[in-house]
Amino acid sequence: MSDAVRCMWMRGGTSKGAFFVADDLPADPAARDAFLLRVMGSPDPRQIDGMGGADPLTSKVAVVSTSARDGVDVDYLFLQVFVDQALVSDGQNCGNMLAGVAPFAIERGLVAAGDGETRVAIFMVNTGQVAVAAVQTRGGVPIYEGEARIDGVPGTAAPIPLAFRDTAGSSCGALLPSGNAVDTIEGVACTLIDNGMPCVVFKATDVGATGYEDRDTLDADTALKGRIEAIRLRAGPLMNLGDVTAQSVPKMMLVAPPAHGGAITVRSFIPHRAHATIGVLGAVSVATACLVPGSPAALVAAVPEGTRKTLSVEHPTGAMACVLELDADGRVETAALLRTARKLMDGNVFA
Ligand code: NQM
Repeated sequence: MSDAVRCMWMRGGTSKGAFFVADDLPADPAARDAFLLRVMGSPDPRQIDGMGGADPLTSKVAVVSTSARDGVDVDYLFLQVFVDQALVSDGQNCGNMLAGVAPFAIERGLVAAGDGETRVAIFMVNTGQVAVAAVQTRGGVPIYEGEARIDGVPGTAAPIPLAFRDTAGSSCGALLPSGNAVDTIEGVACTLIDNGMPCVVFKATDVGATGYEDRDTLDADTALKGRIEAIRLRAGPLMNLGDVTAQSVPKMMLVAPPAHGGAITVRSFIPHRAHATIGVLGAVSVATACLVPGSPAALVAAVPEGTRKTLSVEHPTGAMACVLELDADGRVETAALLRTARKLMDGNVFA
């Protein structure tokens, strides 16, 4: 490998980061992670000597390769490059960066595209499930311009619907890894849930917040963050995640009744900074928690009737609509969300 490595920078949903073809990166994970830390400029709160945006939401990496699996087009490994620690984690998935994977794969010739809509089946290596993304294409290349709007991103872009199935227990082995709908941790009633993202869901008021704060207010509240981290460290082993001190999961979800006609309001910590919006699979997991009878989420949520439910998850800068299809037993079978993505830069990155 030379110093210069082929790389595309993309916005995926409300996240942003580097997209690589797997073969362009060092095969050895330790060498790869050292390279990615250099690329992002970590560890440094400002990431001044790298490309990262000094925010966990803009310090993300997607590694994409042709898939050898039946019915799957590409494999997608997500890596979170910590901002102020020399850590690169494959311990979580990212449904926002996922929105960039299909257009990137088409751009790099890993997937053939025609005119109209190109559906790309993506194996999510971190958690072992398949997602399907639909990309608008013309003449074999992705179209990025369009009329779709997602909260947390200014303007409009081409829609990229994402569909997930079988996400229950993606990282924790079970939807409710402790076996309980509610566990009391540090005196707070929590639902430990994983429907694509390990999450701890509890009422904002139970930790002294309202659930309607903005991101900066939450990030400035060190007492609140300390309380949430104490819950997180106890929740990790109960969720089969072991010691989560140096992990980016579980995500911490403070919930409150909806304020704008949606299903629920959420403020999430991912896990040490407040999220500007909410993660895709985090939103799916919270929406699923709304369906768990007696859970803190169910107690504050307004859940529509029917086996096909649209739950609008309100976050600090708008809402994310999750369309959940339930099976005959009331379990979430599929989840669908709308995202957009944009190609920002294509070239070489230097370490
Ligand atoms: O939950 C942030 C994001 C994410 C992850 C995070 C995500 C998801 O907004 O699927 O998208 O929770 O670290 O990109």
